[in-house]
Amino acid sequence: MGFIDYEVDGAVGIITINRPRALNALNEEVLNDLEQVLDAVDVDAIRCLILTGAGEKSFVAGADIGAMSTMTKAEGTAFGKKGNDIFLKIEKFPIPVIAAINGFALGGGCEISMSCDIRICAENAIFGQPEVGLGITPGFGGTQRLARLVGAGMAKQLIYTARNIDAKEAYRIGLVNAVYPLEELLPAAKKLAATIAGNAPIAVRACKKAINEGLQVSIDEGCVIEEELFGSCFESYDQQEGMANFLRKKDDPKKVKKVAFKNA
Ligand code: CO8
Repeated sequence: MGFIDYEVDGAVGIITINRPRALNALNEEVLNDLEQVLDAVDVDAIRCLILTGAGEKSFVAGADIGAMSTMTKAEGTAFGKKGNDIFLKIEKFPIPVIAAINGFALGGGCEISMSCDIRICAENAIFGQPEVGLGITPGFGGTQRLARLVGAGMAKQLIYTARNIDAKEAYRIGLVNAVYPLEELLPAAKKLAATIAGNAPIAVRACKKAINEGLQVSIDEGCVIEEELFGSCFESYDQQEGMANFLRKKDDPKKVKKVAFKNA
């Protein structure tokens, strides 16, 4: 696919935004390619995705400023909707998505990382929402997700000042879960993805849905969502075998083995 590489490593899919000459900036074509690759992921076989950027300098340096510079109000709104629709697709993707942030994550780059379930980054990562310095607002979910992730006060400060922060500060405010030397980032992302992929896929998917949907409603409604998803795991092979394995281990510790979950 033109601007997007997709590679499969066992049950893990690795999506790489590949437009390094523009520091992987997102234009219409990159977004179209990304959507097509997402639509083509075999979610029966793949249990976790990693999203990263090509090169050693940038994850995604934002939406393409050249392409946006001449947009009308209507075109700006449509472009914002396009980005939001695709980032919502990532957020609601049935399997977890890990952002492996290997450099600049500015504007739309920070925003796409925030639509992923988990963010880890390299020591050279730089985060920021520079939009107000360009005369626009964040438009791919930044005003919504940053506040939900790091709190309204910190999000407002970052967005109003358009100030970039480094990996250490991103870690300190909870924007990323871990920071690695650049060469260790992808191996760490793969290890994390493989750990997730080794767990019961039906349950992992249900957890993602419960957490995402629960965050949008009251605690009472959230608990109902959880009860239903919890119940939906029962009578599956994975639930029965996962629990039977535990009981076998209790009878005879030598029977300890990792369950080969079937997504069934
Ligand atoms: N758009 C287009 N091209 C870009 C972008 C970008 N966001 N970022 C970098 N590039 C290009 C540069 O133009 C340059 O191209 P060329 O070699 O042809 O001149 C190439 O990438 C390399 O960049 P630099 O030479 O600038 O590299 P530096 O190491 O000197 O600087 C920076 C790296 C600091 C990342 C710098 O490139 C920069 O500041 N980039 C812009 C970052 C930015 O402001 N991003 C936010 C954009 S706005 C946004 O994302 C809004 C999202 C919501 C959209 C809603 C639509 C309505």
